[in-house]
Amino acid sequence: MKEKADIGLIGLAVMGENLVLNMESKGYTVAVYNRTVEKVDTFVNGRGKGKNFIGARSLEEFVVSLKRPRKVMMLVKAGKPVDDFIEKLIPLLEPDDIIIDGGNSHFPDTVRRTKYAESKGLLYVGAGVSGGEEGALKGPSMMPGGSPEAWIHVKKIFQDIAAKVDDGTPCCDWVGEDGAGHFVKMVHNGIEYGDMQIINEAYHLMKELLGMDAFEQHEVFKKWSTGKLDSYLIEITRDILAYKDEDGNPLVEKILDTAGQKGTGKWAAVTALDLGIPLTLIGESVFSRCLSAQKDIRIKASKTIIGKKPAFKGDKQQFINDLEQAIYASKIISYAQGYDLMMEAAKEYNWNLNYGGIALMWRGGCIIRSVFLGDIEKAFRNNPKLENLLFDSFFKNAVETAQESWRRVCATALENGIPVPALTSALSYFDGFRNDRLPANLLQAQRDYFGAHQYERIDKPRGEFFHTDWTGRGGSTASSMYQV
Ligand code: NBP
Repeated sequence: MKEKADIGLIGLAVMGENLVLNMESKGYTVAVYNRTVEKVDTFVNGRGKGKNFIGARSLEEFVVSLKRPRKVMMLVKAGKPVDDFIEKLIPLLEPDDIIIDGGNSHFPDTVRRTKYAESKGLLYVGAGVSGGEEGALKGPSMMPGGSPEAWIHVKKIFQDIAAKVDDGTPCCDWVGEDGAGHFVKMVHNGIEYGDMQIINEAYHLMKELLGMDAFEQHEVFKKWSTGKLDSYLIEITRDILAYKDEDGNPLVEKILDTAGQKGTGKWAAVTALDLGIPLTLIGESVFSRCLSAQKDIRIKASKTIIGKKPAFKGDKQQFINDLEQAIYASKIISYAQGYDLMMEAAKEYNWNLNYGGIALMWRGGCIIRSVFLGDIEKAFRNNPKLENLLFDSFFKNAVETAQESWRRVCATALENGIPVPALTSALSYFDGFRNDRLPANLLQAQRDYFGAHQYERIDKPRGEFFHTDWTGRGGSTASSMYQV
């Protein structure tokens, strides 16, 4: 009789293929299935040839080939395909079998699917997987959540295939119940949008303001990739800037400037709006992609609207040094905001998130991996109840030190008409966050003036509300009090 498989995977596209090769290389026998069944044959006779794979030509055959409790992982397009496969799997599975969704599913779907699978006597895991094609093959960062009873069954295989940090700690640990894993993956992707936007703004400034070509910029990124900005995204930017097209010119300059997006950054921003968390840098990063995609109207505007032409007058090297500080400070703000969102979600959804552990999961294998995440892990190890990253002495000092450079970069960009929404929104957040009195007193007066929405007073206890008849023509009836 043929040996049964340790785990099964549905979805032999780029992520699925590489992840099963990773599993097999760690000694696991893997059953594979794909909606378009020919891809199973192509894989088993191609990249999987001679290896411990069981190619299944139907879901029935696939399920029968698995050891119990069965572990069925899906790496298919997020959305309806996931629900469709769950429906097809339920009649074939037995109590305590585990369905795992490794795709980029939206966390409310995972909350719903966990409940649904559990109602059918099954266990469910929604696992964020990051690292792209190479990560899937060599070791991704994995963020599993779902039915807690499932963890003991998938822990070994997940931690065996995950990336490891220098001391061998796997970049994978249990995140929390139902949608917690996919929530953390969503925040990861939002932070990825933010990190990319910050780097893009630095590139834009060096190009438009300092007049540097891609090859000159490559040298700057090379230096940055060995310092405090050391990260995967800085490294790939360094390499992209040096990449020559067939004619010897930088390929990057020939790429159309319209950004794509698949929705996870938008989900993070929308969730932040829902939970009332100022996730400003990620929000601006999503909107920047939207503005870039409005190419035709931008071309029209560029021909009709007269703005400021960049004319740099300062010391170029000093500006590049300032830029490194501005990137670093903005990145700290972005992570502070991302963590703020996770902390609010933990309260809202009753998740017991391990914030240092999350930084560790992102420390290797994933797109946002960086030296910097080691410092975040340390901050939460020093104080697991840290309310905001900016209260950690390391990050507080780092932002305070970077502050003057950061302000110079933002001011120079604004004076020269170069858009830097991530750098400036981060600075505005920083200035708002550290200010104990914002102008919302006037805002409350305005709301009360036109809508009798009431206000609290600084000379009265919190929770006591007042309404003023500002014009002498209004009544004394106030609007009801609720927050959305
Ligand atoms: P895709 O997101 O392109 O999905 C391809 C797979 O989905 C194939 O197996 C395909 O089957 C199946 N599929 C589709 Br498309 N529509 C289907 C339907 N209606 N019913 C059943 N199956 C359907 O592949 P991927 O890029 O490998 O990503 C897989 C998952 O991992 C996604 O959720 C993605 O967001 C996530 N992810 C991707 C990356 C990355 O770098 N690409 C990184 C991290 C996470 P077929 O062969 O029959 O068309």
